[in-house]
Amino acid sequence: MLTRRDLLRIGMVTGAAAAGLGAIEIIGPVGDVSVDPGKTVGAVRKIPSMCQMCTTACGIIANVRDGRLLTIEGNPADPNSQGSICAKGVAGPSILYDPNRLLHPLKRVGKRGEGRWRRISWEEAYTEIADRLRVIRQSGRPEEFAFQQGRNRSSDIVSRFLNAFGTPSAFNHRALCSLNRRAAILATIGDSDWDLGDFENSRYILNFGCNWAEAHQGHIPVAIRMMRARERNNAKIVTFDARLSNTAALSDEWFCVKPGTDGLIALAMANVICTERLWDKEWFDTWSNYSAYDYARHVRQYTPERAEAESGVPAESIRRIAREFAEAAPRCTTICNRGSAAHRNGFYNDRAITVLNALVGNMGRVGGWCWHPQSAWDKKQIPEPAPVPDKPTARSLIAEAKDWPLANAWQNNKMRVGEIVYLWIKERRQRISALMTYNCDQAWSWPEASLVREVLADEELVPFHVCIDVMPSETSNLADIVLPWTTYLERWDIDSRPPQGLVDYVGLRQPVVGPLGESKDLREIFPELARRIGGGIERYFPWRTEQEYFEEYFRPVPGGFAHMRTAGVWQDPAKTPNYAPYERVLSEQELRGSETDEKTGIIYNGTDPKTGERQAIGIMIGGVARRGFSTPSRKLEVHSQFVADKGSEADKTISPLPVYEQIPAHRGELAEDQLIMISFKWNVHNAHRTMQSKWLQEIVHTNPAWINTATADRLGLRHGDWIEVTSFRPRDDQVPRGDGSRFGTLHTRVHVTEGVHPSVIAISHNAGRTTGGPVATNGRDRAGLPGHEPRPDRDADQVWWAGSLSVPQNDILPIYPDPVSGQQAYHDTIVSIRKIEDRA
Ligand SMILES: Nc1nc2c(c(=O)[nH]1)N[C@H]1C(S)=C(S)[C@@H](COP(=O)(O)OP(=O)(O)OC[C@H]3O[C@@H](n4cnc5c(=O)[nH]c(N)nc54)[C@H](O)[C@@H]3O)O[C@H]1N2
Ligand SMILES: Nc1nc2c(c(=O)[nH]1)N[C@H]1C(S)=C(S)[C@@H](COP(=O)(O)OP(=O)(O)OC[C@H]3O[C@@H](n4cnc5c(=O)[nH]c(N)nc54)[C@H](O)[C@@H]3O)O[C@H]1N2
Ligand code: SF4
Ligand SMILES: [Mo]
Repeated sequence: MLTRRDLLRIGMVTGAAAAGLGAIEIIGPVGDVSVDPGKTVGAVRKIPSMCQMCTTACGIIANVRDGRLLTIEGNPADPNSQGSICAKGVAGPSILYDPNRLLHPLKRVGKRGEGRWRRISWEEAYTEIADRLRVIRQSGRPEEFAFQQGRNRSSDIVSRFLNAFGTPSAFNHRALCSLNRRAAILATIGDSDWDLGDFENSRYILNFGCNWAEAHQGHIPVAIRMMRARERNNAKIVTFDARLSNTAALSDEWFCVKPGTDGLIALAMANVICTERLWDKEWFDTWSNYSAYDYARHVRQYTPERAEAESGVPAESIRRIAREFAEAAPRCTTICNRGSAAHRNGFYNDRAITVLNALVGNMGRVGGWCWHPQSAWDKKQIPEPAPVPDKPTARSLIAEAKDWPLANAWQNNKMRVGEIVYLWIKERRQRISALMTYNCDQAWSWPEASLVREVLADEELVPFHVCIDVMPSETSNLADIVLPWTTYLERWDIDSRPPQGLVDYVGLRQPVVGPLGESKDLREIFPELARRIGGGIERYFPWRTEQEYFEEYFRPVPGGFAHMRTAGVWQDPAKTPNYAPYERVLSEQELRGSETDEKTGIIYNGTDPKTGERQAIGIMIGGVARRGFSTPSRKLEVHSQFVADKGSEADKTISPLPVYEQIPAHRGELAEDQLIMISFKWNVHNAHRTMQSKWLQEIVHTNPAWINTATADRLGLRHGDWIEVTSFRPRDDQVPRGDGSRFGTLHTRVHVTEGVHPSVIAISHNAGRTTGGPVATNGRDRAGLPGHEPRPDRDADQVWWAGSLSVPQNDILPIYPDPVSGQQAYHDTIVSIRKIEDRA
């Protein structure tokens, strides 16, 4: 056993671990170490890789001695994270060596969900799965094989297998996550679905509901730049959040908003900027497809007083901040995330916020609101080797759900509507013969998790369920076969994230130790299944090993795979930051053979290979042929006819302009006992995947309900009292089952604080697990690993927080898709609360 004292002695412990995250016990079988070191320091090999404790994929260096991972630190060569990592990143060893990991294939015995398992060999697992899948494929209905993924960072291998198999039934989690934000950005600028504020060079940052100091898909890369902006540019950060997040606490000003009103605040600011002529009228009139005067007329209805009445933010503050924001332009930007977007009106909220930037002319400017066309690495420069040429021709009614017109509106960016998948399976809209679950704990992390569990338990609705996971989950409990998956510290990937420095880069995730037990990655599982299913699928898996595949993949990088293995990342030194890409003057070569539409100024050349239509390549601006935006008008679309038309096709009204639509159930006064329930994430947790970590659970292991002091006084509640929270379905005729009926109930305790809006109850998403061993469940699940002997000696007794409150919020969150996009509205549910017991 290696204790923290040992780690300190060898001098490899980082700040967070030294700060008392607890000792790790390194247990269990340790496989062969088959990686070449980047460097060796004494007996410690320093192996670069990429973190995956959250979706930010920071560059890491693993310190490994004698085949054992000791500690993890940041990789300074990573252009995004630049050597920093967060507490979750540091806690990697506690996941790798978690005694509750799944290390062998398991097959259920008894009824599904009963919890009785038999250990099987990989051979047996492969044979059974391949036999099932072969029959489905041979039946001519490949769509009956559905694949459910979550925060997948291995999309190349997943798409390869699904495309080769021919199934379109790829279910994902985007609608639960970031759909609205992406749709709003795509509708407005076309070039990207992700904004990358140039924070480092900014002087004023307006944050609408993003918790970048604790979460956000760019967490560390964003946070380090925000702090630099403050130090170097004296930047001011203003945060709107319904709750005092740690980001709000780090900001210069925090405004506590009523949920779902960010769009109105942004529109009211636009009104002030227009009325007071603080805009960059020339930019707006040149580069957007709407005139500044027309936009001024449109936003006139959104007065700061109206915004104050609905959001609670004082009108005078809205005026002042609008002026300050415009004053700092172009070195000012916004940032937003699920706080503004994960609402029933989130598409419009994020449209309003994006256009606020256009109004002050900061788009693509140094210190302004920027983006990069590559949200990962440059796929033209580093293409996937020999991809499957064709997409499946079979159709999936669920994956292509038509009721939400913006979900699949963008050809190359299909987002899908995840939260309705299990409801639609229950309603038998699409027949599923086999389901494979991967990197997703939908039975716990999705709304109406109880419905997901009900469907997964039903052998008629889901006749065969294979779950691939690193540790037991609510979802794996409902599988027929569980395949033990390697952690991110034992697997290979090509990966990178939207580049915060505006220059794309590429990274390698590589095993820092050999796989524990019999765990395997998809990159080994899929080729093996393909060979056994046969029928031609196998020809898409010609590589003998994962290394061979990545050797080919990284060939375009100078130094190739060998460079990647020792450096971890590569960035092309010839590339420059993607500032104002729309201004780029088209070259003579690009213009050769082109034609220009007289009326619109749009320049066309050639035809789009996919649609067969004329291909727009730019736009004439002031007599110069420039690249413009990748929207239908080649301008920034304040007015999006595209989204309006998508709405009409589906018999829905979508406003072409950013508007504010109040959330129906939030209209008027709520009843005395009613509140709006919101959700949030903690810095040390990443949903399921960190709840198994002893180091992280020691820091945060509970989730009481935050309630404002005034609200508590009104309802006679004191800190620590027990309450019953009852949720209601939305009363909303545009939402499935939107009848306002009572939905679910849970019992929890209150955390009374000034740091939350008086009409809100806030519950975090890091608790309420029922499986995964004592660490993940606060001692509730003492049985340990399915199919293995219980190990009470190992860690049950070390869970000093056993019995702490831990409630599953998703069991009372109704499915609530934004009617235009399908984004799950996580922060809009009306609940009533009732005191049931005084604090003990
Ligand atoms: N630590 C950690 N980091 C993560 C993740 C994680 O699970 N844990 N997950 C990753 C993923 S997948 C995602 S999608 C991102 C999410 O990153 P974020 O969106 O930044 O984080 P969330 O906690 O989901 O929500 C942000 C904030 O919205 C606030 N909020 C709720 N309603 C409103 C509202 O109406 N208006 C405003 N202004 N604020 C509101 C909440 O109080 C919360 O503080 O984080 C990524 N990084
Ligand atoms: N109430 C509420 N619900 C939410 C949210 C919220 O804010 N509030 N956020 C939503 C959002 S934004 C998202 S993206 C979804 C995410 O929900 P999920 O997609 O379910 O995400 P994860 O919990 O990250 O876990 C997915 C699986 O990844 C496995 N996993 C894969 N690789 C590793 C590894 O290397 N190590 C570890 N430890 N685990 C691994 C875990 O075992 C787990 O089963 O949840 C959504 N649900
Ligand atoms: S921000 Fe995410 S990817 Fe980066 S170190 Fe933390 S957990 Fe790992
Ligand atoms: Mo997410």
